[in-house]
Order: sequence, then C-alpha cells, then structure tokens
Amino acid sequence: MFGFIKKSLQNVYNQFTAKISSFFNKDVIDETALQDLERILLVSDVGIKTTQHIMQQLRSKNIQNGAALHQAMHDLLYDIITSVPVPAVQQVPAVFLMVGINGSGKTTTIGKLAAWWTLQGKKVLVVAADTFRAAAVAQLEQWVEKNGATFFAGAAKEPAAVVYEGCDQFLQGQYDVLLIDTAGRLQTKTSLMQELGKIKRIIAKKITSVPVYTMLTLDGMLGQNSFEQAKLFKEATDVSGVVLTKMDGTGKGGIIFSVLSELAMPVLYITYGEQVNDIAIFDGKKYVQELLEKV
Ligand SMILES: Nc1nc2c(ncn2[C@@H]2O[C@H](COP(=O)(O)OP(=O)(O)OP(=O)(O)O)[C@@H](O)[C@H]2O)c(=O)[nH]1
Ligand SMILES: [Mg+2]
Repeated sequence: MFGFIKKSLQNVYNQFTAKISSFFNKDVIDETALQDLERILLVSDVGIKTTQHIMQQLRSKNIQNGAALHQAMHDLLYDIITSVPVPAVQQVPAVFLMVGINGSGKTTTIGKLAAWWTLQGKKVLVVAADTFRAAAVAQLEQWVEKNGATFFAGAAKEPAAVVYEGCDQFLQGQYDVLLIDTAGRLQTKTSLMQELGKIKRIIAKKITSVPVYTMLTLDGMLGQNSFEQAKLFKEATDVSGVVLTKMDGTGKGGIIFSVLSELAMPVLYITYGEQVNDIAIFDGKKYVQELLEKV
C-alpha cells in the first residue's frame, strides 16, 4: 500500500504519517485531540489558511472517534487535492519550459524528465537557455547525453536567441518532447522576469501546433517560504503547474496541500533525490490515501 510514500518519501512517512495516524486509533476524539491535530498540520506545512479550513470542517462535522476522523480527513484532503485541474502534461508532443529560483532543482528535473521520456520511447530535445553560467550548460549536457536525449545549447549567447533556435530544431527534427532549461532567477530581478516573458513570446510564436507548459520548480525543503516567489512567478509567467523538488529532505508532507489550496497550482511531479530515477508523476489520490494510512 505504501509503495509511493514509504519507498520514495520516507521522511514524510516517518514524520507526518506516523504522527497523524496515531489519532485514527483513538476511541475518543475530543477538543484536546483536535488541538493536537491542528498543531501537527501547522508544523507539517499544511499552512495556516488550509489548516483553519480543515479544522473548521472537522469541528462542524462533530467528529467523535478516530475512525470518523480518518474518514473526514480523507474526504477533506481529497477535496483539496482535486480542487485544481491538472493539465495533460503526460500527452506529447509538448513543450515544457522550466522556471524557478536559483537552486530549486530546474536543471536536475530536466535531466530526470529527459531520461524518463526517452525511456518511454519518445524523441527528446533539451535546450539549455541557462546561458549565464557555462557550468550549468555543461551540467545539463552530461545528464542528457548519458540518457540518450539530444542536447542543444546553440551558438547564440542570449537566452531568447537560444530558445528561438531550439524551437526550430524541435520542429525540424520532429521531436516529441522539448524541455527548456532557464537560468535561476530571483523574482525581484525585473529584467530577468521580463526575459522570461520574452522567451515565452518566442515559443508561442514559433510553436503553435503543440501545447506549451510552464513548470515552476519549488524546493520542498523551503516549504511556504517559497510561496511569495511562486506567486510572483505565477503573475509573470502564467505557470501551468509545480514540480515539488527535494521532497526527500523534508518530513513535512503538507506542502502539497498548501500549494494547491493557497497557490491554486497543480502539483505535476515530485522529486526526491539526486539520482535520475528520483522523480514521480504526482498522483494526488494515491498520495492522500497513503499519507493517511494507519501505521
Ligand atoms: N536531495 C535532493 N537534491 C536535489 C533534488 N533536486 C535537485 N537537487 C539538488 O539541488 C541542487 C540544485 O539543483 P539544480 O538542478 O542545479 O537547480 P537549478 O534550479 O537548476 O539551479 P540554478 O540553475 O542555479 O538556478 C543540486 O545540488 C541538486 O543535486 C532532489 O529532488 N533531492
Ligand atoms: Mg540550473
């Protein structure tokens, strides 16, 4: 039953699931137990607003025992998980633009996705539009070539120009998947955000035949500290969904619910390590089910 969380997200299992499941065996759920539960939700990054919503719903249902609490929690978290529509990012041909702040895991995630799509028998082109650092380009090239996808860095120095050429190559080479890596940027740097807008306009102009998605990497270890940034990215670039990275480094599995309910963005993938296979398509229903399993 615990294939997904116990295997891939051990910290979440050992912390969040272990703590929360202790309530489900209780014969009596009283106000003290509800307050304890509320504290656990808060420290697990579920977020103040979402926690208040959950607690208010639980109180209004007049929960008496652990079994009823289990069912109610399942229903509430399930509602949150299904509240935001998930775009069809598993259907290719498609273009994926990866954005996010410095070090949030864009390049690593691109490498993992390139390997994964290649394994599915798809023809994959990776474009390195992170031209700010030579090391970043080399890092991505290593990842990509190891796994059999095609790498394109382009002769052009300007990111928008690299993207322009990369789009041409994608169209001419009849690729299934185009993955575009961008430089890490702080949302405060207006010029970098404007550059992102320029990149998006170029893609939209060049590629009209297949869907284009913008994926935002959010560092799961930073928790809600990254939400202000996420909101600014959302305003600037019309984000299609989130890749929650570094989930191996946190036991706070609640971040997924606050991304959904407070940012209203779907979680598309989670990553949980630095190896090529440490990525999973996020399955919200399965996540809720396993998260609330009795330990
Ligand atoms: N533990 C863990 N580390 C990760 C994960 N994803 C990425 N990292 C590490 O996080 C660091 C930053 O990852 P990058 O992929 O370079 O991040 P980036 O967003 O491309 O960074 P910039 O290009 O500098 O903006 C690297 O040391 C990665 O190995 C993950 O899922 N788990
Ligand atoms: Mg990078």
